[in-house]
Amino acid sequence: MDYMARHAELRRDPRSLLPSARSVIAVSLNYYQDAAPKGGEPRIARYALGRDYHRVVRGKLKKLQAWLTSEHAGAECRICVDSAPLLEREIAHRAGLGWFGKNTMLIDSRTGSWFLLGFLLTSIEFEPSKPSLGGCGTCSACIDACPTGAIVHAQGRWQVDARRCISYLTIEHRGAIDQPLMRAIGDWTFGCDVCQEVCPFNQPRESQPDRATSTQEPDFLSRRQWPNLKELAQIGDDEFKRLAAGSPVARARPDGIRRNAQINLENK
Ligand code: B12
Ligand code: SF4
Ligand code: SF4
Repeated sequence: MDYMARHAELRRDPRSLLPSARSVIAVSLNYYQDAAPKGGEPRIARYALGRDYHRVVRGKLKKLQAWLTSEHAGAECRICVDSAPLLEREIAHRAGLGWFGKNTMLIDSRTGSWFLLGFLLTSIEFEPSKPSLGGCGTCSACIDACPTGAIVHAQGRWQVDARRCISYLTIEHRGAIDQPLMRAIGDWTFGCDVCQEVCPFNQPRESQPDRATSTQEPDFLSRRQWPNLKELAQIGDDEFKRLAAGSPVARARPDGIRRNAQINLENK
């Protein structure tokens, strides 16, 4: 993730991405779905079960951009979904979409944290929203449940040590993984949802029926049939690329997915 350091300066000001920007519109999209893998199947984080969210969210923001520019002649816009250097969670927090949990996820007290973010920078000036208010209180469920101890308190706030996070290890990390971390990865083949699964703000209650409701976005629903772990541990490069086309799972690359499936088999 060297790109994070390279773009640190740009990230500070959205006007480095759109010089005429006066407002940032932040949106969130629920991706929650039941995701228990059947015996022998790979375990894939919920956000990656359907079509690549960058494309899904971008598609929706394009419609918003078309409408905005038809209403405001001459308005300039730029869509950003993860790909551009932008402090996404900071902006979404200021826009009222959620507050920072100890697991570093943005959490909405009413709906929880199973949402992805997208942004539309625009030269149109809007009345700013109010930042989201909330907090974890004395809860430490995610810290206790994280299989690798990746949620740490440093520099005065809770952070995820990406080097220990299963999401980083199974998606971004290239090459071998240290033995103790390999064991802790358990059955996660791509990404990890543990620190959200245990979060009380993701548990529906009678008074909070909007938490962990299934996504209404058909593109997010799991449709792909993945090979079982034994097959995945030996999958050919071309076969993986064909299967993973248009899915976030493509990011792990064939080497990565073979390594992850092998780890899952050894952890059984
Ligand atoms: C790098 C990255 C990762 C890394 C590191 C994550 C981390 N927590 O540090 C890895 C690969 C581990 C990862 C994993 C996941 N990620 Co990720 N990731 C990113 C990415 C691309 C950049 C985040 C980043 O490091 N930014 C740079 C730093 C400087 O910014 P920051 O972390 O937001 O922190 C700044 C401010 O927000 C603020 N801040 C941070 N914490 C706090 C706390 C308080 C109290 C306050 C006041 C301020 C504050 O101060 C910081 C410094 O300025 C973002 C998209 C993006 N472009 O932002 C997605 C993003 C954060 N990821 C996302 C998701 C969904 C995930 C996973 C759930 C995927 C999965 N299931 O495997 C996991 C969750 C793991 C976890 N608990 O965080 C979503 C989160 C949505 C949400 N509801 O919060 C994002 C926003 C993508 C998106 N467009 O929706 N991710
Ligand atoms: S995604 Fe998994 S490994 Fe990463 S911080 Fe959350 S629980 Fe820990
Ligand atoms: S599990 Fe508890 S400590 Fe972790 S983010 Fe949720 S409320 Fe906060």
